[in-house]
Amino acid sequence: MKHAIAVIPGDGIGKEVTPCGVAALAAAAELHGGFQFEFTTYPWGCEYYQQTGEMMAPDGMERLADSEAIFLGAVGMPAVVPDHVSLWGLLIKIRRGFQQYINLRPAKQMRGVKSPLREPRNFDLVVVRENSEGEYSPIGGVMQSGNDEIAVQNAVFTKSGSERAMRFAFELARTRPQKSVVSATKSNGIVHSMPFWDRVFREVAASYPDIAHRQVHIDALSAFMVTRPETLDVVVASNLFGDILTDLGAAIMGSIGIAPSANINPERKFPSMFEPVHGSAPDIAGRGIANPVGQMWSAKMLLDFLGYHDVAGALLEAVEDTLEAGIVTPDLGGSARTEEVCDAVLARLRSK
Ligand code: GGG
Repeated sequence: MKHAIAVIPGDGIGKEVTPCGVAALAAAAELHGGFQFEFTTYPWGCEYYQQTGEMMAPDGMERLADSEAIFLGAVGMPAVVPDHVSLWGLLIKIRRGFQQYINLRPAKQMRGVKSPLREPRNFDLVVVRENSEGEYSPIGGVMQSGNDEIAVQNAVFTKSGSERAMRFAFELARTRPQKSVVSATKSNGIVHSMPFWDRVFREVAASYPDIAHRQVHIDALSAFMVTRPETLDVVVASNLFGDILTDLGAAIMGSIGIAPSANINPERKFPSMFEPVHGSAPDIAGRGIANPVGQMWSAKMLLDFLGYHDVAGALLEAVEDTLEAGIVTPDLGGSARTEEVCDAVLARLRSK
């Protein structure tokens, strides 16, 4: 069995950590023995934009559609302004174009990583982020000028879009020990979209009587993630709330460098995309010290998506064994370089 994977290293540290993730996927395939990967790498990103005026080739989406999954590094460069040009020209273009309407972002206490929380209490949660609409909307504009200048940004919440993300969250909760879903809201401050989101949540929850559910305002939920993260299991959130909450999830794990994500098209009509939560980190790019764990954990999620749960589990175990052995990059307080962490994980994976 051969799986075609499109690789987009992108920008900054994306270029440094993606080879490590690709090596992990190849090593997992070797260990399993029953499948292979065929990787095609695309040079798209901000440098490509500087040369061509586009973030990806004109036929980029058609080329990506030929693959089963996309493995992305990071997107963004300070020289490419305004900031949204890079995200909307590549990352968000792919998410929306391929109907990757679920963004799965786990956060858990990792073996070998010291959480900044005083009592992390072995938390293990997953954020299901609605990934195709909400606050990430191209609708709006900047009007008038001078002191009268105004910006209008329309958030778009459809019933079908909200409902499918919530159903995904409830189905996921059925597979997990706590069997609970929390919905992130802000219906006391946002008067149209959030009460609507809450109503759809209540309707969906009614068809899952076996799953505990509650809605929590995003501000309180952010505090709970710090004070009692072990009480959270599956969290369903709108696009922006989910994005912010998962950076917090990464922070309570110990570093944004270790957090993974999967942009899923559940119907599998289009390729799904796997990427670390972190961005291109221009402050450390080119120094060889980027943490490859977020990219390797994203590789683990790709393996799970393809159904190879045994090697996926072995990969995450190899990562945690490595962290526990103290082979960690500076963001986790160590002095190991990207390549050292990568080699150490691969050696442990191969010995499984
Ligand atoms: N790993 C992909 C990446 O560069 N993400 C940075 C980012 O800003 N993402 C925004 C988002 O996930 O909406």
